[in-house]
Amino acid sequence: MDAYFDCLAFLSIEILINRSVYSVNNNLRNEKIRNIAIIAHVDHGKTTLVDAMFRQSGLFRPGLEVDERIMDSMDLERERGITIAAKNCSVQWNGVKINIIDTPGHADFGGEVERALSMADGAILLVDASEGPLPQTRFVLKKTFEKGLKVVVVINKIDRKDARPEQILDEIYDLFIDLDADGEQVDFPYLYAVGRQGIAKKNLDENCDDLHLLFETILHEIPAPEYDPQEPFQMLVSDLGYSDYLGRLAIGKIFNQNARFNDAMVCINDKEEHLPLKISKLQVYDGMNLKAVETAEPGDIVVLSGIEDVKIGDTICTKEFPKPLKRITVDEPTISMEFTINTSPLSGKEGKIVQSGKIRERLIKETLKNVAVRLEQTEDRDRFIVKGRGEFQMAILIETMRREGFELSVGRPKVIYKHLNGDMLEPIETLFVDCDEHFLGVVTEKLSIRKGRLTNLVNNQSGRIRAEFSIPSRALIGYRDEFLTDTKGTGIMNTIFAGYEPFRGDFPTRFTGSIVSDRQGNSVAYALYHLEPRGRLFIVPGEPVYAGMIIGEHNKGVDIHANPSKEKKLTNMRAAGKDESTVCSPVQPMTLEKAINFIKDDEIVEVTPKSIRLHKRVLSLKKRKHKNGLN
Ligand SMILES: Nc1nc2c(ncn2[C@@H]2O[C@H](COP(=O)(O)OP(=O)(O)OP(=O)(O)O)[C@@H](O)[C@H]2O)c(=O)[nH]1
Ligand SMILES: [Mg+2]
Repeated sequence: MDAYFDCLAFLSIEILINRSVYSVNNNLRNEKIRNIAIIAHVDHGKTTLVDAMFRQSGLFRPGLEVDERIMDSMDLERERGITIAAKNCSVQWNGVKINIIDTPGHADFGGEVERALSMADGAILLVDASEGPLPQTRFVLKKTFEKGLKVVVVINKIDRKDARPEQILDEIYDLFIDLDADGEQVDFPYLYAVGRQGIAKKNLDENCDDLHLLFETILHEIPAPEYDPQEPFQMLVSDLGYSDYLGRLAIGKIFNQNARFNDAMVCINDKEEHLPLKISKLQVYDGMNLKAVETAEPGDIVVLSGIEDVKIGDTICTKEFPKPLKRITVDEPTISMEFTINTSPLSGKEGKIVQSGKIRERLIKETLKNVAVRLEQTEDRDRFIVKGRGEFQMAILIETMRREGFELSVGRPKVIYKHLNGDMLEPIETLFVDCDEHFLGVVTEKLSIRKGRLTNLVNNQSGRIRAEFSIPSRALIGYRDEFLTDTKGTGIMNTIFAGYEPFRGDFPTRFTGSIVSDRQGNSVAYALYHLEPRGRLFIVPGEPVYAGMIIGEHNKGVDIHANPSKEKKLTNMRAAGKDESTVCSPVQPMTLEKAINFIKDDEIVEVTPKSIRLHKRVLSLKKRKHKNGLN
């Protein structure tokens, strides 16, 4: 018996030394590491919670001034206050390294969540204590279930005046059940939190002023990464980076064995080719930074350099035992957009990079980094079809390119149709509307014109209603602005992709026409002033214009043609009355998002680092009329 206990003691010493324990299938678990993805609907407080985790794990020295939402490091993320790309970092808690992947909550960046989950062994699902589970909560939770990951629920922002945490907990249970969670999954661990103040507690009446319960729950509930000591080295490439000194960086989790600096390996790509590589630098996450190491353990997330030709989804393994892991799969793109070179008469004046070859190169680079983006080359070498998850994702890509100095043109986003047994199918969304009951009429009317169907309506007598519609995705392109105007800025709309259904028929994409310039010149106040009653103008006096350029939105459903550079005729007769004042009304600047949502199929957005202009695909009025059979 003593020998038995000696043996147990020996085993526990072994466990302490290695901090690896056996899991059910005799695999080992690296107890020194946890890999978690933080997932939620947009704005539920993921990045803010990561700030607090940084602060409380001792990453910043006391008193150090640190920016808010430090993981939102891209310029566009900071400007818009949203996360666009999933990013890795790590914190230490009680000797355990927690690799964290902060993910975006906006539906258009859903591919980033899918990619991030390929590195995680569990997820923290944040739910706003007032808003409750929303469409993207469902999407990300469904994805974690598909991966079989353990979920810790955090009901966040319980400091909100309108917080209703207990009710939200019930709604989360309902969501789990709705997603067919099994008995173990439904019994999820949960905490209440104020991420912004760095507080998490088990019970609402508990006094707690830090996140230690969150850290402990992660250590206790999220399984340590599992590995098989009998298996050869394997690492799944889940992200790519680039360094001026090191070149391409492959980022991902080590599934088995150790990675060592200078090791010779192979990279198995999607064509099952084995590309040789030598690890020229091995780094791991240390807070927000990277730290060079000689070796990295199984289960850790590493940044490895030594190979240029590597793609997300590739496996890096040994030459002797090349064994690919399952590639990362993400949902299919739902929209496509045409990118071309800028051919307007004003092209080449404002951008540094204008050639189709460079645009192509840049788009290929995007597909390497962004798993949800696909690129199709067309027969025309100046025209590319870019596919993705939504027009916002496209707008972010175009805005990024524009800031890099590109000049290009883009067409209207189009949904991707499918054909089955001779039937045309189109993507359908479930649209969730939350608005004042007085606005329900106008919202329902506009959506039914767009082939939307009301499927559910809840009026809990609070003055606001919650309605659900089934609606073609194409109807929602550009609808958000209209919805905000119709609900006086107080409505909330959310969508989730519901699947493909038979095509529901045509409807106009826009119910207004365009005011189109009929010649080249510079706009003048006199002409614009007289055009104002016809609609909403996009340009101010003194802007260059050209034939075919769209200078405004016409109130009526047809296009009109105008001369925005028409000066007042000078006569030597003195006017009998007062001279008309020609002070133009202020113009709302045309943003990229507004522009791509505004244009019709026969219109194009011209994007340069300095300007966003809209024009007809066919610039000459005569040719346009001829094309439309009007002449
Ligand atoms: N009241 C309250 N507001 C919070 C809390 N945590 C975050 N916020 C606010 O919620 C907003 C969104 O926070 P983020 O951390 O950017 O949310 P996110 O989930 O990372 O957003 P995306 O990455 O864009 O999906 C910010 O204005 C935060 O200040 C909280 O605990 N309480
Ligand atoms: Mg964020």
